Amino acid sequence: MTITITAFERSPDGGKGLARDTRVRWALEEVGQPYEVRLVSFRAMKEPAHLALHPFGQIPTYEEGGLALFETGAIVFHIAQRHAGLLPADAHARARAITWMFAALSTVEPPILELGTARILEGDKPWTRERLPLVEGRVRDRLKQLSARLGNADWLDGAFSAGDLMMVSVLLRLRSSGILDEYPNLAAYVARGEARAAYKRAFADQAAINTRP
Ligand SMILES: N[C@@H](CCC(=O)N[C@@H](CS)C(=O)NCC(=O)O)C(=O)O
Repeated sequence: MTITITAFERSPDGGKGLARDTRVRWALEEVGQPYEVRLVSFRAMKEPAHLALHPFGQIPTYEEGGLALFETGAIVFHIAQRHAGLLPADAHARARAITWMFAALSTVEPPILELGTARILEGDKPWTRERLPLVEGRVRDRLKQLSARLGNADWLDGAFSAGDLMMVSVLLRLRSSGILDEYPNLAAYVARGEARAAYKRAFADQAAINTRP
């Protein structure tokens, strides 16, 4: 059955791979599943046809036969459950990998998104100068804890898993802030994720769309 995902017609990041279709592309590349991409404009994302797929009018979505999904956590989890390569066979290791997916999305991503909001969307507000150090502090708190847990390991729990895919995807959003480099083992962890052949294919495919003239 054909898999179709949605992505920005043109991502606001200009092809840096930060739009969340990249993590879904990456998961599909890791498990070797071909897919098609339907590009949507910001306007189309808020229209009934897209809202029927995604109640919040966002990308990415995932369609396969009669199934339509939204939320990258659910999409990557679905892909990882259906195809070998992203979740360990051992039941406990599998549960731990899933835990890391949730940790990436529920515990690590929120302060990182908050930092993006403070810097980009609220950068011109008079109170941002006072607020920014607080937000950065919350990001550093999480990174310090994550860095301590990762230690010298390559991945969060044994072999690369969907948990790492999601964590690396989330941490990538921090690169431009410079904060990631304060934690050399996390910077190296992200670089290991980016060095995977599947990530490179996913990144190149989204870049081809978002850097076209
Ligand atoms: N929690 C959602 C977030 C989806 C999301 O924020 N998508 C962004 C692109 S990365 C989007 O569509 N933004 C446009 C908008 O919200 O209008 C997920 O993980 O799928």
